[in-house]
Amino acid sequence: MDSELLQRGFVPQPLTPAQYSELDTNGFTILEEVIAPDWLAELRRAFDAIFAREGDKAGAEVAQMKGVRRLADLVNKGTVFDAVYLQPALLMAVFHVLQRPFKLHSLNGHDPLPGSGLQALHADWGQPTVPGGPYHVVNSIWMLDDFTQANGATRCVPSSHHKPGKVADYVADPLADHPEQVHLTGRAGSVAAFNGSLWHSSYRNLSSSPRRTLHCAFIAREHPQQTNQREYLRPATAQRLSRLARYVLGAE
Ligand SMILES: O=C(O)CCC(=O)C(=O)O
Repeated sequence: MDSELLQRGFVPQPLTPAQYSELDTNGFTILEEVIAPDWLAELRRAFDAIFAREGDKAGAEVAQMKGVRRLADLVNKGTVFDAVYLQPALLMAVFHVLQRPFKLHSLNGHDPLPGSGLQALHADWGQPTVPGGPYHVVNSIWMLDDFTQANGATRCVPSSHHKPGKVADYVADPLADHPEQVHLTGRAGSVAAFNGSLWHSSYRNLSSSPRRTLHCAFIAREHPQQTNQREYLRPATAQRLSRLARYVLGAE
C-alpha cells in the first residue's frame, strides 16, 4: 500500500483472496454491502436533488449524454459524498490493480432513463502493451439502486483488460451485444470495482425504474485527473477535508 496513505491515517481493509483474483483474472469484482441503508437513502436524495437543481447543466463539467441523468464534480456537491472516494475496500482494490500511488480521477453520477442508456463498449484507458500492466485507471460503479440486466446494469467483457490493442481492433459494432459480455449486477449498496482497461459500457434501461450510480474513478498519480481538484475544489469543501482526503483528491 502507498506509504503516504498509511501515514495520513488510512486503515487497510484487505479484500478476500477471491476478490483479488477476480480483479486480476476477470478485471472486476463486486464489493457487497458497502453502502449502509441510511447513507444509501441520503445518496439517492442527493443525486435527485442535484439533478433537479442543475437541470440542463447537470453533468456538464465532464460529459452529458442524451437519455441519461448525468452528474459531475460530486466532491464539491455535498458532504454525503466525502466517504465515497475514501472507501477502504475500494482503495485496496485500486492499489492492487495500479500497484503505485493514485488519486481520484473524478466522481460523477449516471442514471439511464427508461428506454435509454446504451453506450459503445469502451475502456477508460487503453490496454497495456504487456498483459499484466502497468494499468492506469480503476473505476467503480456505486449501485444506488438494484442493478439488474433489465434496468441496464453496466456490461463488461471479462478479461478484456488483457487484450492488447483497442476495442475497435476486435469489435466491429461497439453498440452490439458482445458474445462474452456479462452484466455487473448486484443489490443496491454494492460497489463494482473494475480495471479501467476492461471493456465496458452502460446498457439500455428496459425497466421503468431508475438505475442510479456514482462512478468513482481513480488514476495513477502521475497522470492528469478528469476533474482537476485543484481547479474545482470549493473553499467549503477544502475546509472540511482531512489530510487523507486532500491526498486522495490530489488537492495539494
Ligand atoms: O454507468 C454505467 O453503466 C457505465 C457508464 C460508463 O462506462 C461511462 O459513462 O463511461
